[in-house]
Amino acid sequence: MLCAMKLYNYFRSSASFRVRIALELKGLTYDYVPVHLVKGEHKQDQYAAKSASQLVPALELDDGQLLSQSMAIVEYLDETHPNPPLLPPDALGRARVRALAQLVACEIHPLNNLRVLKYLVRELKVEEEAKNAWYRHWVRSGLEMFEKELLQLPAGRYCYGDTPTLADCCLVPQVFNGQRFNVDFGGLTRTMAAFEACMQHPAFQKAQPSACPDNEA
Ligand SMILES: N[C@@H](CCC(=O)N[C@@H](CS)C(=O)NCC(=O)O)C(=O)O
Repeated sequence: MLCAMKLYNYFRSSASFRVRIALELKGLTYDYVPVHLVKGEHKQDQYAAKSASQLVPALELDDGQLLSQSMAIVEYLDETHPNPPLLPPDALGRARVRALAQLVACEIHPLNNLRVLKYLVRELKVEEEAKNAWYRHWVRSGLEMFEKELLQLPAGRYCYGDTPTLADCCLVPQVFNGQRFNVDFGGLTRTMAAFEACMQHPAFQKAQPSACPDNEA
């Protein structure tokens, strides 16, 4: 008998949030399996059996196959459940959307991940306020790049066009994360307009941290 897909994730994890948005946009049901990062549950043997890299998210398919890396998971969901599409139909459009998504996933997010921030504090003995300055610097400067990229593209409701794409799946969690660290979003007009548009969409609302079963806010 086939079981529902299981998403191993944490309510505050932005990589997990990307996948939750994609699942909601596609109207897919899944079992929510919380992995508490702050308590270190991802480092325990039980989770190592699900994720070799011991990062969230991991998606367990209904036949037991396990997928890692949020971008790969979202693209897998898009290929296996093509409607609504999260990438444009043309190669140029797909390159544009992937470039925006990777700007968040490859340029911004790796610098403000939990293990990076912990390393700054525990190994390099960086003060809490300096750690927060690091975080704000890299998120703000990354989003400034994102804004400049958006300004090169035709205006639309979302990051690219009038329907949500992979770029929106990446942008929204990054903004949520930035809000927790009081990042200044001033002047990021197109970026924040796309964020606001997303947050009026039911799929983004259902996927947000405050709607998660393990939410502690
Ligand atoms: N590039 C990976 C990033 C995965 C990742 O780093 N996830 C974070 C949460 S957003 C995590 O598990 N952090 C645990 C840690 O840093 O120890 C993806 O997109 O899935």
